Amino acid sequence: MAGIFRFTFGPWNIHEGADPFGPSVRKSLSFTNKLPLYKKLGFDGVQFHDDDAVPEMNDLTPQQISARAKELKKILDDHGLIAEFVAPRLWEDERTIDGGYTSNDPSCRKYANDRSKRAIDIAQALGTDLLVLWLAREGTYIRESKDSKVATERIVDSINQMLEYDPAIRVCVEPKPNEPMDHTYIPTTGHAVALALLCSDPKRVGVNIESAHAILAGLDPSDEMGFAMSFNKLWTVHLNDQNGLKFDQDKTFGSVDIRRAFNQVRILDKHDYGKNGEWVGLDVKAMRSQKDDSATRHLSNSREMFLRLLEISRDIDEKFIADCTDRRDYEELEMYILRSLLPERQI
Ligand code: XLS
Ligand code: MG
Repeated sequence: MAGIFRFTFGPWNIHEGADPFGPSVRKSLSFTNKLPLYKKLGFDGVQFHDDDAVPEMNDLTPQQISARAKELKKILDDHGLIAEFVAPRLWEDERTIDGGYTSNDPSCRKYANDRSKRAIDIAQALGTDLLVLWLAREGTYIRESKDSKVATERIVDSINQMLEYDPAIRVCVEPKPNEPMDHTYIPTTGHAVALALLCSDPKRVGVNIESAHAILAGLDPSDEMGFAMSFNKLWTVHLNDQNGLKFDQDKTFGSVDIRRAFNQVRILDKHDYGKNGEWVGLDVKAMRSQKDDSATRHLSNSREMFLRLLEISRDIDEKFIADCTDRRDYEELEMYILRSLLPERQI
């Protein structure tokens, strides 16, 4: 058994370095200038927020939005690139200050639902059937202001509207427990899978697991992946790394905990990830302290880490692991894995 791995990232992963405490520190690259970098860095697919694909889309008619997205499709074809998914960016507009799908204001919920349908139009024009929902502001800072049962039902209602709008679209929820909200309503893979089962067509609702988001929930990303795969619901991943429970860092894959990264690669490879067309997304950002000249290296480095860990994983003696496991010699197994992850040295 072995997976098939092709890589994607989003234009937001080449970033100017602004954070909540300070401005940009690197020069801005236009989307047109980012496109040729994809292949150079070893990537074949592009992930899109709806307005990465069609900027200023709130000022355009649905027809204009589709027409612009079709022009973009030609540009992607010229670069030999495929659109992996489209995600409605629902966290910047003033109408989503208190959430979109879960807002207490019906006109704000309507905006979120309409915007999601425009994102589906863009997905259709770009030739992908995958819509990712990062439910950024669907949560609370103040518990008494929303009702978590009603909020869950509202998210289900919104997803049902999307499923009905396009009978071919697949909706992939990207869980995250916090940030920007204090608490979000679909914080983990388990919540996302359960949510899918409440929707009108559960087989068209799946999960995008981001390593850092699972870590922020105090969970192991590889276990989250295994759980989603047991429901056939792992339709894309956002691999990265995270140093403890703090803001979402989007660090280079494997840069904090190489064994944790190894286990993500191993579970994906063991269970044929990619054989149904799933991509490996690398949702990583360069450090703010990185100078311009190497500010795309986090992408190729993350891909290289994935491929190196894949090689290690495929070289591993599974019989030896099974033997240690049978004997419950876990110290031996521990050291075998640690040795496998380190270069040979004479001691
Ligand atoms: C959040 C993400 C976000 C989604 C796509 O952590 O980086 O951009 O992955 O909407
Ligand atoms: Mg992400």
